[in-house]
Amino acid sequence: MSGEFYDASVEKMGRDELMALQSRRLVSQVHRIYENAPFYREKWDAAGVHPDDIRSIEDITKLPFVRKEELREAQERYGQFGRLATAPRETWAELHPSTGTTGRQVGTLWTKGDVERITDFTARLLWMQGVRSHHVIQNGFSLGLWVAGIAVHYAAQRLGAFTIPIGAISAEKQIEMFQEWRSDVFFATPSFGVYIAKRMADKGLSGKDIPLSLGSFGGEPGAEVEATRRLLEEGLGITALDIYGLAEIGPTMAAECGAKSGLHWTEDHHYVEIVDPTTGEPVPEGKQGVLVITHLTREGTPMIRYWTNDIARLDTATCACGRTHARSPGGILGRVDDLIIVKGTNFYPAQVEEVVRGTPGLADEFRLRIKDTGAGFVDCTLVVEVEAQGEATDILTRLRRAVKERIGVTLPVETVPVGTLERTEFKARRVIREKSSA
Ligand code: DLL
Repeated sequence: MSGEFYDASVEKMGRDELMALQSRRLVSQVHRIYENAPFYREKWDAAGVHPDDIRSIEDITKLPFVRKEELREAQERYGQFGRLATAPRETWAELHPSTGTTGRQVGTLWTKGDVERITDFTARLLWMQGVRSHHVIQNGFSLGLWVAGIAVHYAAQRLGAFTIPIGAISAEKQIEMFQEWRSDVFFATPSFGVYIAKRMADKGLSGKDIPLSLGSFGGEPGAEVEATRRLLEEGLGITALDIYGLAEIGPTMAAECGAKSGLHWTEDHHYVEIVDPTTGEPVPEGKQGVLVITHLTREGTPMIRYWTNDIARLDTATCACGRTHARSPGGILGRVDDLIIVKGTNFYPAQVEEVVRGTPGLADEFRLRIKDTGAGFVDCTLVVEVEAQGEATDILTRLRRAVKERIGVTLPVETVPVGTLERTEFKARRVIREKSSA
């Protein structure tokens, strides 16, 4: 932990050496799991694959995917971790259920060893982003069962920084704490960051009035949506970087470095694949597809080929920062469930976010209201708030043109008074799906 690198021997490891490490870890992981977790044993037996068939990381494609619905079903049927936990009870340390809004929450187990490794690789990511021991860290990620808040807390402690585990409480309190405690680094969802910047502007405060220099934003797309990044950087007077995770995998297993060249993976702990959403076959490097992640070192509830439903690309070229682990340029582009198809044109909400936040005169929030019109067709209306007085017609004309240029389709636009669309301390829900009245 010195200079630019937290652990140069891992972060700059040659790709051949990295693959050899991944192979060793995968082979031992699949044997351990097969012996201890009936969930996997039955699943792999049914697929006709045995741990002895896995000799290197390239053999991973022989194993079937794991989807969230299967985890939910197994946990509903068998309780607790659904015969997936592979570690003895005395090693258990923490329970972290997922944040699903429907159905049973999926429980994830971290053993004491997992907590140690999660702390270590998250500290490595934070160090990469520029966090140091002399910083004051204001952690505005929700704390408690949600995975990101606690992982960032542990990592900040590991780096020896003074930490304010404030959680996702009100924007007013966050601003007050920035000023009183001279916070240097802030963690939050991008939606919350943008909202705080707006509240500051309403109070006549700018980035110059608070000491923050760095913000790490995750939990949803935003930090790598350039118009949103601008709002965060200009509004809070910071460098804004992306951080990614999900409950079943790692709390926080990929992040952007100062070169802003995409999410850097922690490939010594997580094997990352990008596959075709329909066939499940690997796509060529650089092409977008579904992100599939395998735990190489997780003991508690290990995921082998977990189908995240998130869409990303992969680039294995060494980053300008010198790190060799693969990156996902542009971050997470969207979720399979959030893909919108209008008149044969596909787009994700983050692309609309870029346009709305890049159109002067509009407030930062928007919604996409989607109505099913039958036979697989949908109507999609863009709902925005116009801030500038008296120029609404011009602004909306510019908006329509920019939407058409960016996503290739014209969307009907509706306006609502400024402040109508709810702002959040957590993750924004910008897609509203309405049932057809027909
Ligand atoms: O959101 C954990 C997390 C939050 C990690 C913040 C790091 C920072 P879940 O609640 O399980 O976990 O939600 C996971 O959120 O599959 C993505 O769709 C989305 N997501 C999380 N981070 C990003 C990001 C946490 N940086 C789901 N960019 C994931 C885009 C993100 N989407």
